[in-house]
Amino acid sequence: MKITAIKVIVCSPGRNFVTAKVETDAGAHGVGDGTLNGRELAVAAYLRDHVVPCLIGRDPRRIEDIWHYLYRGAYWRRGPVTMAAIAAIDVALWDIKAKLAGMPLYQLLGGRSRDRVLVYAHGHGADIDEAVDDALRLRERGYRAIRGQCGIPGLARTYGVPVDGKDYEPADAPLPAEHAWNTGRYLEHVPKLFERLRSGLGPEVALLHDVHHRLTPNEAAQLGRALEPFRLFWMEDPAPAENQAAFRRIREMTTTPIAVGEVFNSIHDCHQLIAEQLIDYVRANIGHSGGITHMRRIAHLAELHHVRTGFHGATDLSPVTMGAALHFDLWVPNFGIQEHMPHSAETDVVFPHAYRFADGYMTPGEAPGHGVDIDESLAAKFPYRRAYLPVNRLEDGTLWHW
Ligand code: KDG
Ligand code: MG
Repeated sequence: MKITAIKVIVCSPGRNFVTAKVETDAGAHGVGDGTLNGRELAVAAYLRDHVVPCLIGRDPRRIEDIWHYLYRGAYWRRGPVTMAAIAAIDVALWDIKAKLAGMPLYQLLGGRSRDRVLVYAHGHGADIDEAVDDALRLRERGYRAIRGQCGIPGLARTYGVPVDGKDYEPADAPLPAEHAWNTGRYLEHVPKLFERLRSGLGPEVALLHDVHHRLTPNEAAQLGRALEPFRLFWMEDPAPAENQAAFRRIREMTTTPIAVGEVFNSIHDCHQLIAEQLIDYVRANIGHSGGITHMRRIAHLAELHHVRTGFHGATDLSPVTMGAALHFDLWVPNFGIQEHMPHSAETDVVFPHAYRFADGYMTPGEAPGHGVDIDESLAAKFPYRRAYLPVNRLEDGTLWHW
């Protein structure tokens, strides 16, 4: 059996996506996601110019060997562009293998560990009242876990809060917009939001918050302690994690659970965080961390250390990553939760998929493979548009973490 062609499809149905479609002489094709928000064309070029020519004629069933061929064989290891490209191929190959076996991907991985996948939604508002109302609406729609973000008084824009009625997910400008940040006001305001969310939603709803890397470890420790009375499911990315040892300070000071890792692209980014049990949930995801083959290694390491998965699932990961993630979530023994940020209607029609949401949970469906495809002729109607995430500055102009 041979790989006969690999198409690299860049399209923008609502936002930009990079998709690899791997074709074989066995009739089955597989689809993988290589989207890297704001750097899409770098992954597309890496795939087209450096990966595709090396794979034509290879046996698509040799997933492990192809993974190492692309990782070790390239000599230059890791990095978001490389690992997103490897993920796109890896997920497409798992899709092919499951289709050839005539089974949904979760069966190939080892079968169901649970019946359905708990997901969390984004609740947000320009102020606390709006955020609480939004969370109540999500609760009525069935969500049992809700992330809370709200505007901070005195800051024109705040991460996670949409403006002008647009959906939140901010890669929306042809050049990066500039936002202002004030840590003191943020630390003062966020506990007030969670006091209201907990009293408004009651004790059962899981509450989450994303700090988006904006605090120092000591400030993160302060926030974690201030949030303890509201029993969060997690506090996400409280500080940048390049310095993994710095998380010891946060861990020693607070019992608020910690989730880290949507920017990680390999096991080496989280090895110390996991091995020292400095986090509770790892947010590395299939699309950015080398696909199913590598994410499985991260999950197994995490399992040894009581760390559970909490896959990043924002709209800049395509429905292909969502589909693959839901199969993985259904199987992985140390599952925690899955982020669910619904895609736009345009995205959903370009990527027909078998997964479904009901009553606060998602299921991947029973279609062979990962259950997500791309409609190429429809995709061609949505050409790439340059779009960037904002940058963040302190009020004195210093460039800060975003
Ligand atoms: O590309 C960046 C987004 O995916 C990110 O900002 C979303 O933080 C995010 C989240 O938790 O979903
Ligand atoms: Mg996040």
